[in-house]
Amino acid sequence: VTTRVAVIMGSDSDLAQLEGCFQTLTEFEVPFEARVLSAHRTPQQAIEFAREAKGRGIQVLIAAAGGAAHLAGTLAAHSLLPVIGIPIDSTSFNGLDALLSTVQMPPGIPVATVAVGKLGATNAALLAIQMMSLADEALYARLETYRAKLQAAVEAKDQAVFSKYGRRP
Ligand code: RP5
Repeated sequence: VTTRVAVIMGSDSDLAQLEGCFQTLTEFEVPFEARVLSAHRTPQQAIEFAREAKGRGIQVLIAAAGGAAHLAGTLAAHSLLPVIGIPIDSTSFNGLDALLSTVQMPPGIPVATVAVGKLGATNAALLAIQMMSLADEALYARLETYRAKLQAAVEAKDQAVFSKYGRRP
């Protein structure tokens, strides 16, 4: 099975915030691989991965890093694949440092940056799936089902809250 999405993290300490990403890719039956590659600590390996990714059939790169988060930008500099950046909350700045480091890319080298931490991890997977669904009807159909379920879940919560607290007075 060809890997379609690579989820690259700067450290294994980022793993806890990435569960939603793995879960979502698994739910949508997207073959993915997870790697620890650091823009600062293993720069050669990170660059090599980015350069070889397209040739391996990978379609989207997801990069998660905290602090001075240069991983997504580094991968984007060395590949024409779309790169989605997940800023990780791993310092006393609660991810704001990683958010700014990831999102503020210079014109020419984009990184699609999602929200900090767990919220962003799930959305990074969904955004990758949305990109791939443009040329994959089965994935598009799964997205439609996902959205319908999401809507039904919120409607059920609305009903539950309304039936418990009702209209007052
Ligand atoms: C970043 O530094 C990693 O993405 C991680 O969020 C942070 C700390 O890494 P460790 O010191 O826990 O390996 O590069």
